Amino acid sequence: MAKLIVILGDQLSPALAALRQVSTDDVILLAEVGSEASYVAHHKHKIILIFSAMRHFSTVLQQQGLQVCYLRFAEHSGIESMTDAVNYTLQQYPTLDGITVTHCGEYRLQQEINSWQQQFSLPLSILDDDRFICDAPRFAAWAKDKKQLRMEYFYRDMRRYTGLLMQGDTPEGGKWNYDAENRKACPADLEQIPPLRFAPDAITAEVVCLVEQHFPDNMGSSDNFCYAVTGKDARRAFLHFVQQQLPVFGDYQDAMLLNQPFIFHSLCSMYLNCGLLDVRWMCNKVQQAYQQGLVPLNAAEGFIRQLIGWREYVRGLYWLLMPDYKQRNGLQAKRDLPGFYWHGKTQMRCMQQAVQHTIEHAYSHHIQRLMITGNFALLAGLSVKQVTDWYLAVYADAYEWVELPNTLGMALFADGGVLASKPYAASGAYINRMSNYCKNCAYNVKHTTEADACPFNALYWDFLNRNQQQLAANPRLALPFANWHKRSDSDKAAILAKAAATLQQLEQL
Ligand code: FAD
Ligand code: DLZ
Ligand code: SF4
Repeated sequence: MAKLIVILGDQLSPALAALRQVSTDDVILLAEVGSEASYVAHHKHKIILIFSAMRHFSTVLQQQGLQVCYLRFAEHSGIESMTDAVNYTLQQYPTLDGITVTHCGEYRLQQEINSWQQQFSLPLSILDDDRFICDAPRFAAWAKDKKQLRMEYFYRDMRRYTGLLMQGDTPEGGKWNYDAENRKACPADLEQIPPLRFAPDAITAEVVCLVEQHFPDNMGSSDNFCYAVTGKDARRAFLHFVQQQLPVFGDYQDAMLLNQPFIFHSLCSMYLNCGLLDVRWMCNKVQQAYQQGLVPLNAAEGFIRQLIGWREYVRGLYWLLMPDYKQRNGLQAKRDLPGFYWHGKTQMRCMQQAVQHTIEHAYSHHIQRLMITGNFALLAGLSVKQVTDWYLAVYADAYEWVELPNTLGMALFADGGVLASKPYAASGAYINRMSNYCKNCAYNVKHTTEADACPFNALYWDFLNRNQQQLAANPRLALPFANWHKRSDSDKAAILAKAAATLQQLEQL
């Protein structure tokens, strides 16, 4: 029996479940297809990363003596989707009598894959994607009968399950979570160590031309693409992070600095999510660095929590709650996304920086995504659909399983509090505390109603005021609501009028 093994663009892992079953008679399909490359207007760097990594991965498989059918973008007329690519390959290799695929990351494409058995009248084997530590049954068992699905408790279970940073049954250092130590602002003169850059090789250069030809208007410029496109280079990039940045990752995890897109973050999500890095290998490297005394506990724990906590948790929620989850819009947010999300031209320094970094690198770090672009979208009531599509398009690490819960749930509170116990809403004061943006901004962060007032301030109070019905009973918002109610009627009226004027002129900010 020879089978067709389908490998998707985010399944580029040598130990992938489907590849563990490969024999030399099988045909492995990798296909660059229009439907995947354009279901949102992906950033150019994202397409370059995925296509180049797919081509490099295919070369390695061929060097191992495996049969690969690699379909390059736009080289075969009539191949627009993964289904078309499977159809074409089955015609080229008529003796294949089964299809094997590893479970897909996105609900949308998994639905398409589910139809293959009937469509091609062949047995279809869908294997669990065990690159993730927590599988769907395990997550469902954890979630069952729980009133609230809080990440922190899931994370503790994952620590016990993996044994990472554990001393028997107790967490290393006696505490599960060292986040309280991880909220420092970063001094502007602290030396920043840049992430490793990789000059494009001939394969990447070819993909760059392809992207310029077929996706000229997508966000970004192909000229400055410098990410790793092989597992070997991605591992080098990660080990550089462990040595150079991880020791202070915890301290400055939430900090933002003018013209510093990366601070001490790893940039590893784009590699991990397409399969170039392995989460267990990464966690072991971080644990070893801690055990060797090279990084402090708050950094090691903070980093491992992102991987075995947040990352596994959002994936679990996605598969537990899709497809309904995508339809949620708990705060009825409908306003159009302003143009500066795409071009970055705004006088708000914080937004300008977050969007500029996004345009240049298909990257911005978590606090920029959550507390700048996400917070603004939440406060201004921007359309959940438009905002989630934007996040899915513009980041090199974006796939719906991870993007949707983070955007719809964490940033926009549109799931009514499934993911977050309160909205991550903040005025300019938070941004001023965690960055040096406000010192370099046309707006005054201390003002709320004046002509030069920071737009986040009036919008923050307006957000609380207009969502009182849904949010006032939340105990974690008791203090902000008390502060709002303490204000005089005339103060409140002036703030709401300022917010209304701001919302009417979003494009002019
Ligand atoms: P680091 O700060 O170095 O963190 C280490 C790793 O932990 C990351 O690489 C990532 O794999 C993992 N991680 C950290 N936080 C999260 C989280 N909240 N959810 C899942 N994994 C996490 N992450 C994506 O991978 N893809 C997305 O499309 C994505 N969209 C987001 C949208 C919004 C609105 C928000 C608030 C967050 C989003 N995140 C997303 C989570 C997080 O912002 C990114 O994982 C992180 O910024 C990637 O940069 P890094 O690799 O330098 O991360
Ligand atoms: C994101 C992406 C892009 C841009 N292009 C392709 C492609 O041409 N072929 C492919 O197999 N995968 C691609 N991907 C990744 C898929 O969209 C991804 O596998 C699904 O969204 C599931 O997570
Ligand atoms: Fe952003 Fe307001 Fe600070 Fe300007 S003043 S950077 S708009 S928070």
